[in-house]
Amino acid sequence: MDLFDQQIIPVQLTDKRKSEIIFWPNWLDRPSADALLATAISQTPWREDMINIVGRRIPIPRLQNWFGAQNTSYTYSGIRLQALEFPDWMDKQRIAVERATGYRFNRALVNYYRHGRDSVDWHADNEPELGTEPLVASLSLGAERVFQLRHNKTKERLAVSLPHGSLLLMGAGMQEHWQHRLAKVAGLEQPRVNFTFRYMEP
Ligand SMILES: O=C(O)CCC(=O)C(=O)O
Ligand SMILES: [Mn+2]
Repeated sequence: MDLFDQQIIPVQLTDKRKSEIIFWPNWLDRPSADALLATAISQTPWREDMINIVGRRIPIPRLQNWFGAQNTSYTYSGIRLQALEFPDWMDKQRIAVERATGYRFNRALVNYYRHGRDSVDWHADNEPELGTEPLVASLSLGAERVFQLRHNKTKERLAVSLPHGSLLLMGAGMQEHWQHRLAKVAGLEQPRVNFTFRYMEP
């Protein structure tokens, strides 16, 4: 891994404030990314959670789980995720991401998009327990993932193609001023997996 191989994408927050997305396209080499994808799919105890939409209970279009300190949990969209302890193979990634970014991460929401019909809709990772300026580092595995961003006020859009083994850091203010999503992809049968590392007060 070459830590200098990083791209910085400047983003406007408000008229006065700017932030950035930092992107490491070659974060993991191909064999490491392949091995991590296989481990993640087979070793993560995947949950299929349900949400209420206009009075109907439907499964979210992806599998997921939440890792962090024992006896803690994370709730979003009415789904309460009790934290599982980081397995060693995932903790190694968490530590490497901390070293490269210079930020602490002690939680991870892990997503498994089984095929192109899976997705996550527009949202921001702005739950109060993530603090006032959450930083989110996202490690991508599997089929290329088109990560889309949309500014809350100006509706400006950005899209970053996230290849197998890449890492993306959303900087301070991104969760307040922008939303993001991973759209469905027609005809895609290959899986996409991502680890979104976050920080919460222990
Ligand atoms: O898969 C992605 O890149 C998006 C995941 C995401 O936004 C989340 O877990 O909050
Ligand atoms: Mn998110």
